[in-house]
Amino acid sequence: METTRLAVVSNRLAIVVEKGNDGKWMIKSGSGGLVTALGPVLRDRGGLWIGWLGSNLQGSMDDGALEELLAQGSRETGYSLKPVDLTQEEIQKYYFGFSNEILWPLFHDLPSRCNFDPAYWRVYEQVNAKFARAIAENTGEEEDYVWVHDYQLILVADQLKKMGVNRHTGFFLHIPFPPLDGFIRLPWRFQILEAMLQYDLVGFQTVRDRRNFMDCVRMLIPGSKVIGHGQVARCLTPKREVLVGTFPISIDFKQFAEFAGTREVQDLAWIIHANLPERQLILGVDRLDYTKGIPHRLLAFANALERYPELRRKITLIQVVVPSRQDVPEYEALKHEIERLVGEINGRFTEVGWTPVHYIYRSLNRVELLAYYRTCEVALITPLKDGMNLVAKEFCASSIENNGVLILSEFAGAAAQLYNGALLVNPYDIEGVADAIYEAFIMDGETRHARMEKMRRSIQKNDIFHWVNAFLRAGIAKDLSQFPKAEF
Ligand code: GDG
Repeated sequence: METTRLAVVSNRLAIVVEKGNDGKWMIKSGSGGLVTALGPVLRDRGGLWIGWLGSNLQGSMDDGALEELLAQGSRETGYSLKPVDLTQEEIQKYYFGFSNEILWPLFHDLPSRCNFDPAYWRVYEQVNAKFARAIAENTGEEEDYVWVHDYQLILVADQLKKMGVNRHTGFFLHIPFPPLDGFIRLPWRFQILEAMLQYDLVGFQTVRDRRNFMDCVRMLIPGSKVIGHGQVARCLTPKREVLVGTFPISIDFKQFAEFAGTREVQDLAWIIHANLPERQLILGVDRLDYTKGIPHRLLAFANALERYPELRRKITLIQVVVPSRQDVPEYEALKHEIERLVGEINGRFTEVGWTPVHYIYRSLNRVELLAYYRTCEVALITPLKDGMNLVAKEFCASSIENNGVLILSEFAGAAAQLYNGALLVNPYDIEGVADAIYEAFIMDGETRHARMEKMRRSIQKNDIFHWVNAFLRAGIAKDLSQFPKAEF
């Protein structure tokens, strides 16, 4: 096969177009796990990224101006950008609706948060068809590998086939895949499962997710079976044979480690700590989302202060919450709950010269983020469920003196890799998390060092390039070096 160009397809493009304070449109780099992970990959070798620009631009900008911004984005990122335009109704029903009110909570084992509105399904199909058309128009059958990402775009390969378009396709699910008893509640369970099986390769973050998927296939598609147990197995159904693999996503370790050592990061790290002297800093960094377990974490922090009074004045929690899915009432309610808890804890425990929780509700720039990673003694990462959680890996990569302690939820995909160095906790167990905070606080330097070194070595070995290569080798028997710098 002479495939040489890589086309990445995701809900969001790697850039967002926004109106600045001066009323002019401008581009910004996108945020979130996927851009962090795939940006460095395409940056080095070019390629194509197809996705939605993140706002409803129809009618608000002329085509020439948009072309100009996209050309600027391509120059800055190093690869071509093809936007898929969505109408207001599509944004509501495909993105906020089917993706975020159905698939997101269901796949994170929170079915009671699902709103199975039948109107969402039709628009989800329609938007996936729109993405498929953009792929058909911008890629070729033989020379391109189409790599589709995440739960918003499960139907793309199916839609391509319905249009009679042949492509080499791979799909990677960034979020968990739920166990059978959760998945079967989905009114469109057969359509979703059959659509996943239309890709040539389906990748999951962990063995747990792939096992859940295979259980669903075996149960819902009679006559199907799995052959092999390794990283990539073969799934045989009466109609198709599909590869199913586990590929834990990672980060550009080298870039994080190097950047953490730069002067600007170091200076800011020093300033942060100098303002909070003689105490250990505990860091939480999360997008505003109910899967991240922020209220449970705050309760655990309060419980630690309650049950271990020697921690008072000696630890400070810095909780960064990055705004996300604003305008959704549920997220607004979560924000209020977090703010109420922060207020309650500070009201209860604050003493002269010590505020227990520092709460930051905004996106940090890169220097700030790295400075917090570098200067905080402990990271407290306690999602109720998470596909992987890149923050955990970024914290370790930035802990260049090997002195950080990672407290990590058992239910984050990252736990499968970092279990031998992290303090693993059940995020629902308030006292258990509080005990882990105390354990981290009293952990001696040598133990911290040994634990962090193990985790850093593992992340360094299995970095983002390793992830991409593993997926591409499984999908088309090639690795990145066989994708020469490509122009679309
Ligand atoms: C999904 C899955 C999976 C965070 N705060 C700031 C900031 N970030 C960056 C981090 C990290 C990314 O956002 C968050 O990634 P996560 O992996 O933690 O979480 P999700 O966004 O939910 O990502 C997840 C991931 O996809 C990849 O497969 O791991 O399980 O849910 O890279 O650095 N970046 C900046 N300022 C911030 O304040 N600049």
